[in-house]
Amino acid sequence: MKLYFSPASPYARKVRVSALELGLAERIELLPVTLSPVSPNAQLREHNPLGKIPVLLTDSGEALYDSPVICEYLDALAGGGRLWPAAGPARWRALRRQALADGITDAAVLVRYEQTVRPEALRWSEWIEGQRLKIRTALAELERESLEGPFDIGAISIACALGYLDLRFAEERWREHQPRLAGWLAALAQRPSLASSTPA
Ligand code: GSF
Repeated sequence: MKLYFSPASPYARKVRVSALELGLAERIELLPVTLSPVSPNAQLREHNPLGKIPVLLTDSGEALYDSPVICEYLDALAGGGRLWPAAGPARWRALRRQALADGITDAAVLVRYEQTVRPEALRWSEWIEGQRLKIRTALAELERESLEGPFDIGAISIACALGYLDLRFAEERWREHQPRLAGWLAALAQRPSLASSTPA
């Protein structure tokens, strides 16, 4: 299998962490790509018309995207039900947490594009503030939840979202308002899948 990724991509990190947790990492060749909405990558677009990473090319040559689909595919390849609870409340909780965490990442990536890609004269502070509000509200929800339990796709997504905030928005100091969440992440930090995929 081949994975189009970038080392800083929080969505690709979900896939890399999942592959490591499932013992599949050695079967995946990593193909780095650089792109943004205004500097697309033509080769990648042949595999994903949306022009986004991550994209997984399976051994049969099929292209899979986006990160939830790739992660579920890897889980199925490893026998199923390992990172994606098969049924019942645990499944819906994990999937909702993935949606919440990916939503944090979506908002953070949009702010990042706004601040680094969009010409300064065209930036819109109310729009940025709207994205920041989503991040703050979602973090507050995660602080209220008990995140104890298996390291499933919900937990992986949350860890990758928080890792992206640390990488790009360290000055926001999310830990000051979310001490319980900070403790949860700290307890996971030495997990090899997370430690080896931390973006520099
Ligand atoms: C989001 C992928 C994405 O936006 C997923 O895989 O879960 N829902 C998708 N990836 C970014 C790079 S990054 O921030 O990880 C991307 O490919 N952006 C290029 C673009 O044209 O938006």
